[in-house]
This record gives sequence, C-alpha cells and structure tokens, in this order.
Amino acid sequence: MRRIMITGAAGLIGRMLRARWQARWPMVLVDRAEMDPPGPDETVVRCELTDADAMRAAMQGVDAVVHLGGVSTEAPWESIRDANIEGCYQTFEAARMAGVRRMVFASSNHAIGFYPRTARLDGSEAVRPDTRYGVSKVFGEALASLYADKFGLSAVCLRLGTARQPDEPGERRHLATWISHRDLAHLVERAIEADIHFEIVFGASRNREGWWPDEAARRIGYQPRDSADDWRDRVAEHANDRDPIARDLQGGIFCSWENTRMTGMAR
Ligand code: 15L
Repeated sequence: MRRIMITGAAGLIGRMLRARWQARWPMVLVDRAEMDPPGPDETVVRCELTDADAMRAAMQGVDAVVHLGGVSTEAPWESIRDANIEGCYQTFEAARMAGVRRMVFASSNHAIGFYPRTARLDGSEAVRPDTRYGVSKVFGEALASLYADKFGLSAVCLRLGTARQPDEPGERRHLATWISHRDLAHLVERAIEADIHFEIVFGASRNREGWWPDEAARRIGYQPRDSADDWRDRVAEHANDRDPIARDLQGGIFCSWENTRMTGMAR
C-alpha cells in the first residue's frame, strides 16, 4: 500500500485530493495552516516547508510526494523565496533522504506564460515565466530534473492550468486552461503511478480551445473526461479578457502585473 504525502494539504487542490483518496491510500498531510483532524490512515503535520527537521520526520515511510505547498500566485520576492524556493528545496531534500520513489511537483502554466495564445506547446520549448511565481515553478521543475537524474527520485512536473471552486471556467481564458477536479485527481493519480523517470506534463481538461496538445500527458496515461466547452455559452466576459496584454498571452493577467515594457510605464 502506497503512503502519499500531500504538501499544501489545506489548499483547494489538497483538500480535494484528500477527500478522494481517504479510502484509497494512507496519507501524510502537511500544511502551515490548520487542517481537519486526521481520519483513519491519515497523519496531519502542521509545519513550514522550510522546517527541514519537521519535513524529514514527516517524510518517513512515504512512497510518493504530491508537492502542492507554497505560494500559489504572484507575491513579493521574500514570500516566493521562502515558500517556493527554500521550501521546495527542503521538500526535495527530505524526500531524497527518506528514499521516496516519486515526486509529483505542482508546477504551473505561468512557467510559460509569455507565449502567445496562438502557440501550441508540449513542454519541450524554452520557458517564458510571467512572474516571480512562474520563475519559482521553473526552479521546482529544474530541481525535479536534478533529483531524478542524480538521485533516482523520479518526478512528474504538472504544469497546471486553472482549477477552481466552483469547479467550472470563470473567464474566457479558462476555456483553454480549465481543469476539472475530477480530471485533476485522475492526472495526479497517473503522475503517482506511471512508470516514468522525469516528465513535464500540462494539466488541462479536454478543452477544444486548449493550447497544450500534450504527448507527455498521454505517455503517463492521462485521459481527461471533462471539457470547458460545456460552459462556453455561460462564461461571462471578465475584465481580464479585455486587458490588452493579458488577452493575447497564455499567462493572462499574470503577464500584465508590473509590466513596464508593454504598458510603457516607467520602470
Ligand atoms: C496558477 O498557477 C495559480 O495557482 C492559480 O490560482 C490560477 O491563477 C492558475 O494558475 C491560472 O493560470 O489560471
């Protein structure tokens, strides 16, 4: 029986996976924020990702880590550095020392956000991060590659699109980027179980307007069942859809924030 660690277990995706996996796998649930008390076969660990001792202790007996923890949007450098750079490093280090078999790293489409919406990407092209947050995801992907090649900690990096609550697209951009909770849970399960050394995989549902025709997703056995198309007529226009920078680029509004080159603002 696999024992799975979920970091960021108090977040939207962490809670969704926890609820689905309760009868399936023993879990170690890690977050700095408060979580529901442990059920049978669950261990709840409240700590910072940067707390190397706590992370090493929590990692004992873990077979696979789903690393969702850290800052999940753009933030001041200090927050990104602590949670997404140092915290990510300590998570990989604890996993290496405990002999973990598989790391599933929650990366993001913001690692490639400056590609135009006309581009079709498969993960083999150069990164174009759109934020400090996106840069931290590129760092995590690079760390995953290093630990796979040097220490045999096999890894799947999921460049996730948009997972939301409510579980439906909320702006026009999401018609390409949306991933349903059901598809996301299936994607993470395939990332845990696939026979893979290292892979970067985009995470979106079966959206007709999608930008990521993903061979790697097929290689790990991901078969999405939902589609943003079902909401096409119900998605109201959002301010982000009218932003002159956001509307042409895959990362959307993340590309606009603090942008002095395309807005002509002073640096
Ligand atoms: C992300 O990486 C964020 O974590 C999430 O909140 C969304 O903004 C998503 O990307 C997106 O691109 O829609």
